[in-house]
Amino acid sequence: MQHTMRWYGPDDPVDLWDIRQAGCTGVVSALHQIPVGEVWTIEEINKRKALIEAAGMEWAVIESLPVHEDIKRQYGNFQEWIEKYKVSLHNVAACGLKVVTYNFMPILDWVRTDISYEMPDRSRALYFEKAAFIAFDLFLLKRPGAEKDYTPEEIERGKNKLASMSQEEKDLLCKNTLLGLPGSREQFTPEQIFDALKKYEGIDRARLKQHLFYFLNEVVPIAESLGLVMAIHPDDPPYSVLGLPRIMSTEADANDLRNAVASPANGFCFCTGSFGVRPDNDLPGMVKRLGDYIHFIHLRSTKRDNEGNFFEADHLDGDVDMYAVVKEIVHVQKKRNISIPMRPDHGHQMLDDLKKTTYPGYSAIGRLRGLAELRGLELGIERAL
Ligand code: DNO
Repeated sequence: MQHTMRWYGPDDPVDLWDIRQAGCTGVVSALHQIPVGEVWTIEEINKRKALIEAAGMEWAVIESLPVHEDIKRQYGNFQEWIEKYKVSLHNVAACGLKVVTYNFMPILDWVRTDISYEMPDRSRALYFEKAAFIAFDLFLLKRPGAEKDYTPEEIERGKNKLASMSQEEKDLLCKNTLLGLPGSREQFTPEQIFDALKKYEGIDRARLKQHLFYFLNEVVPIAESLGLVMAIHPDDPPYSVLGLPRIMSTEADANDLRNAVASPANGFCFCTGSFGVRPDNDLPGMVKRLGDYIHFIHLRSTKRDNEGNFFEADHLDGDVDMYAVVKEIVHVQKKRNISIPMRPDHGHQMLDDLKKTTYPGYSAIGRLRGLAELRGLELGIERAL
């Protein structure tokens, strides 16, 4: 695998040289300063590229070239947003970039209820607590109609959770759950969420999938002709949240995407942390079967329980059989004769980073630990073959 780390750009407290010293040859980055949907200009792309290259690495993957909400719900001038997306694709290709990550999650990207969950070793992890999320949805956000998305037992657990919380804890829960898009330091307000949810009324899974496939039919042929590959990131967590449909959660979803546009450029960012939250996702099998279309890999593990909670475990712990996954990746790479870009996804906040403020999940040292372990695992598997 080509070893990379995500870099949020010049405002990232993690320095490019930290990433280089972690053993990376590539960087994963995006132009977060450009509003979602607007064109990425050649000038801005080249500026970012030059910064990365000045630290002796290459801009290996774009994560993400985000998709405007109007494209997801086919609303208003969505066709114009698609045209802008195509211009951005032309521009990134002109600058020599190759892999474009995106996702099709409505409104929110990843969702957690706690971004500083203390582990037994006192490092801090990202955590999704189902009862806290239900308490937030039903009693703090007060989303109209939310009760119908939960069983009576779940509602009871949400109530109990709420009763156990101080005002401070409630405020923090709202803050964590309504975190804005990755790379932004902004929060959603409840009003913005209600407004956005209204716009998704009537859009179910089938309809959202149609919108995704429409978008892909427009952009994948262009990506292919430009020598780019598109890599969809799965839903995180891989199921509906806030009553919104989510459509890239399982192998069946992945196959539907493949069947919608037959092109090698129509592929995946295979994120083990996201897919791995569902026990019914067979991760090594998915790597094997989808392998020809995996253009980027996020390696991370979660530990779930039977109440629907999960926390982000150390990379080699948790429920993901990382040995089996990496072994399949090694096979896919051999077969395709390539090295697929990989990044250790997230990491615990630990050691000196406990005193720093970084983007949630993206402190340096925890990711460095993850990368070191994963590289060792990969080397061992390769040598043993
Ligand atoms: C979380 C990330 C995601 C990912 C986007 C890709 O840490 O893996 O936010 O970047 O979903 O579009």
